[in-house]
Amino acid sequence: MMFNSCKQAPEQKTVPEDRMQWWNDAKFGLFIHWGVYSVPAGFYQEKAVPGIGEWIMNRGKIPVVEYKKYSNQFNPVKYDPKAWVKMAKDAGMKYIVITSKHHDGFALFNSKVTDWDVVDATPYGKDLLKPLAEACREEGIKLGFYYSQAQDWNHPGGAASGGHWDKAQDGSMDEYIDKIAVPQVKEILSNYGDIAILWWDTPTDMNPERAGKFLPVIAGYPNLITNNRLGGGIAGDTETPEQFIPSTGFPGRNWEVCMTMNDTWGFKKDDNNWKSTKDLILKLSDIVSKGGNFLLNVGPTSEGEIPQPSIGRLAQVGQWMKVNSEAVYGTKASPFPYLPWGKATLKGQKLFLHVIAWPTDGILKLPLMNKVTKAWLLASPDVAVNIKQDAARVEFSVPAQAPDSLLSIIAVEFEGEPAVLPVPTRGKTPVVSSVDTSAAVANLFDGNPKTSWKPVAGENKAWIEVDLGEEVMIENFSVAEPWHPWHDHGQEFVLQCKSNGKWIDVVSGKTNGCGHSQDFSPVKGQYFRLMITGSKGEVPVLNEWILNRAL
Ligand code: FHN
Repeated sequence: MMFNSCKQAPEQKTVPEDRMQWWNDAKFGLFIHWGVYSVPAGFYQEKAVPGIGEWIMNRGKIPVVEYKKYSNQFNPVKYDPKAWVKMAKDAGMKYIVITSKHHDGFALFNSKVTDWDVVDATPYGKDLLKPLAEACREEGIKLGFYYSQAQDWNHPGGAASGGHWDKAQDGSMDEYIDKIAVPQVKEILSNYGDIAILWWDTPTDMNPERAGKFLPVIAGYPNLITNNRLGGGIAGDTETPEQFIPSTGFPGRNWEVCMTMNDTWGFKKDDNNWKSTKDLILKLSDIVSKGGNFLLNVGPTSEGEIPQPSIGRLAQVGQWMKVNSEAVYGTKASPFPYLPWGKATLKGQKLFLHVIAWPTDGILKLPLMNKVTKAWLLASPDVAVNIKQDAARVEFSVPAQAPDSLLSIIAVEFEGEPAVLPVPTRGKTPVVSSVDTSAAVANLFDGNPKTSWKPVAGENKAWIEVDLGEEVMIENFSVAEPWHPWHDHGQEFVLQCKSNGKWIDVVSGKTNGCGHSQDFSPVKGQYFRLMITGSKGEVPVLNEWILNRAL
């Protein structure tokens, strides 16, 4: 072997085998949206500003000089980072992601490149991230920083969705990135110990050149996990569906649903639309059953208090997790395409059945073909769960009453690799009304929710037909769609089945543009057709179409 002994080898950084491992095992994290917007808390000049609280400056078109005055009232004297970390830990969360800087450009840390930060611009005058980083380290909770790299409504040159509304915002975006954003990313990654996640947000006006300026910085942190929101075509490590649970998950990609507990990320004093604890637990269950993570948000006040409804719900989720976390941490997506009564997760030779609709006849059926050796309730491991099985399914005899009013879990031990029937539509070749050259029909059944089919321009009412090859009893259909809830792209559909040569309607309704799953009374058939109508005058778009068999 030839080598030059005089030259120093470049310093080698050790990259762990799988740097996503801890994150994939963690499943549940706390998102914190905190900043100056918690002062107006949804109200400008005594009028409620509609929309999410942290967007008040943009939505209310508040001039820079006026918005900056709010920082005089940002005085979080009740901030107790240890209590926040303990709250997250007790809820069963394994990591925290906090807004180091949101779109208003205000830094929660002591930044050397601006005065628009908590140390220089507020009466509080202390770095908020330092003690949080310490508390996380003490409690073994991983810490991530959210950073708004493109939108910045207070530093000249920063981008603003919808455009600038104040001359003071004008300037060169490239200069803004060079002088504010890149240096601040260096600061947050180097001044707070090990940072596990860098959570980019809204790539407004980003391009490959601008995004590329951040890459050498993050390259210095090989363990750092980044999301897909940097822009410039950078994929990052994670997909980030926001405010919805994708119907199919993202097989082959790491993904994390971020969601609010009410309707805002940043604190708004009049938002009381809280999701129930049960709803939050069912969402966690749905997400993990599809292989994703759940990043659940709190929006503290300007005094540094997390709203009591959030604290209360997290404590209840924590109670549930104490009994059931085995069905969450370190699990993989369910091997079952569909279960009429709930969800499932998988860990080695164990399945966890998340039973949402507890069987009224005391018999729970599972379409598993492996030999099952043992089953028990996580809530009462001593209660016997008898097992009966044939080649196609297992039947568990369970108590008449669900042991947990929120969500009961049955653990099941089995032999071999999970053997289940595949999705009846997978790999089939659908016939469609038409196909746009950019969106192939095979994308509908390829199991990849990031590729789509659409008909040719102008065809607002389209259809897809599939021959399942044999008669199958179907009781659910799901679609994946490409939008987020705020795009408001609901599509109308009618699902039909062919019977004696005639198309019969099975079910109809409207999606919300981010995927849809619908149960119906079982229908036996070989040919199914989905009629779909696009929204807002545009052609329909579908990423996946799945028919699920009845048990
Ligand atoms: O504009 C932001 C919003 O304020 C919030 O931070 C969310 C969290 O994912 N991200 C952006 C919208 O996608």
